[in-house]
Amino acid sequence: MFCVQCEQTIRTPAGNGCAYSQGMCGKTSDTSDLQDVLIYMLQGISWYAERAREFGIANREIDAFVPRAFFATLTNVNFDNDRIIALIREANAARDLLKSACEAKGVNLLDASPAAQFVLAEDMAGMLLQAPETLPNRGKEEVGEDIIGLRLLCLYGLKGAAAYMEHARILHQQNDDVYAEFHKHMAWLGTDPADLMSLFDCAMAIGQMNFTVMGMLDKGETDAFGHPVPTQVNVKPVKGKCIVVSGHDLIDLEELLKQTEGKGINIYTNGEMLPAHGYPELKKYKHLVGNYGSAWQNQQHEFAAFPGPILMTSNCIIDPNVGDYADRIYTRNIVGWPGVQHIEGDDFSAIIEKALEMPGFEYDELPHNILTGFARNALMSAAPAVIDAVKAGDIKHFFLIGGCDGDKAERSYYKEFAQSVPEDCVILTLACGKFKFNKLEYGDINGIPRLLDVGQCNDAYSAIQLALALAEAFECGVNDLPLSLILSWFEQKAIVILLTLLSLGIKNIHVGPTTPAFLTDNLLNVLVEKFDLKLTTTVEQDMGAILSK
Ligand code: SF4
Ligand code: SF3
Repeated sequence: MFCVQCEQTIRTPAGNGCAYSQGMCGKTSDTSDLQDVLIYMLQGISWYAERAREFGIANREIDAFVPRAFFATLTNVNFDNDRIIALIREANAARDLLKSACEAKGVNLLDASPAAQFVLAEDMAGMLLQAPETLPNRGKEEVGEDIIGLRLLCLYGLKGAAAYMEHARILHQQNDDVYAEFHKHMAWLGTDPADLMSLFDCAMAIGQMNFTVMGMLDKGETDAFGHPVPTQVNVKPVKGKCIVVSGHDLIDLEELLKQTEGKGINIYTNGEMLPAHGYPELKKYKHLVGNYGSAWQNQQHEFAAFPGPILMTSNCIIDPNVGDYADRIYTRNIVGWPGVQHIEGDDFSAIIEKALEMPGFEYDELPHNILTGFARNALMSAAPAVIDAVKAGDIKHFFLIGGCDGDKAERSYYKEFAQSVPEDCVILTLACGKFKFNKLEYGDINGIPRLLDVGQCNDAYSAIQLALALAEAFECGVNDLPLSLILSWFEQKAIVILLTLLSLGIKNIHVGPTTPAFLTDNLLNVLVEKFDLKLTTTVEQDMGAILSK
């Protein structure tokens, strides 16, 4: 086992990475090894897919399969060995199919990458024996830590992009050019590249590609559910039967809302599902009553205390046996936990029956509302007032405090940072890191709320659009705006968003709470020199440096 992809990875003086029998997230070495075999198989498929495209062969099902299966290996997504093995077998069949299609066209396959030529063992025991040759840090002794670090930056960035491709796909957004580019990067990473500059260029290209993917996802969400509008959301329980929906996939929430209508069940959002309340086609359901709990790391006590079943549509799931709710949590899409019920297709009757059996909340609590819904359109319609307020000197600075949450004590930085933002400044926020500070009072400036919830992590797309619009209005570059980005990372979606921002030339980003453990000091120095990337220090020091400019 070797996994170093998330912020909570094990760090020791002898080397970083979860490398024993179990990772910090609960992923066992078997699951981790099987996931490595799966990724290697996917790199092999992409090699054939790229070559086949040169001869006019593209297979939409396989194009969609590769990012979906890659998503299964993202942090806190799928811990179920049986499902991973099924994906490996599906990958093997897909790779054979593309290989045969290439052969039929007379394509030269003699230079096929090791990943393309890998011969898969028949059973799990055999696959586990093969895992060492598929480890993500394979060949470290020959190429050194900097090359491995850059390969991992590309691999983990591409994994984040793959997750967004899958979120977009289920909203009917697919793009052949994106698939072609995705396969190109995936295939190339399967050749174990060792050229520093080419790897760096690949990381930037993945960031650029992800900007397109986030645009596709934005289109998928707004086409299906309308543009979010500013919306008050109650974060306190309401009396009655209940289901809580977590993760990122709004389409699952919509389907559940349809199937629970008139059944006397209240639906709550959790974590990254909070921004759903702003979408017209979702907020129209009266039984979407509010938001429950906070970010993923608090699941084990928050879900344990929830008097109804739980639907996990995507990351982040953590061990439901700890809070003793494994018998009432249901997974969707690519999410998996061994022994947990998985809902395929559009029949949500099992979770609905469970909700009807359970007691639900016994009484109403005093409501407490928070605001969400400041995605692209709402931000753009507020832009003229915002521009006037900046010109009048009423708004001095914007802070985008966004990214993932997690349970490390250092993450209190983000709450303290939000609290110390001066009163003549506006805070934009997105992703699950907002739960550290989104229930505090911030007031407004000339009627413009001082805390604007832009949405999920992928709604970084909306924040970028606003930054571009402001730069145009003030006739300057994005880097010259009175705007600072304070990002928190935890998993690979955050990695790819950082690559997107860097690839767009955005500088001076503050990232924390710790540096990715797969980046060496040399690589960090390059990022610092090239992009003025800043690692978070203390709130006083960082705030002082930003405001003194
Ligand atoms: Fe460790 Fe994170 Fe990998 Fe889990 S996902 S094994 S915690 S690095
Ligand atoms: Fe959170 Fe898992 Fe990253 Fe979409 S839900 S941001 S950590």
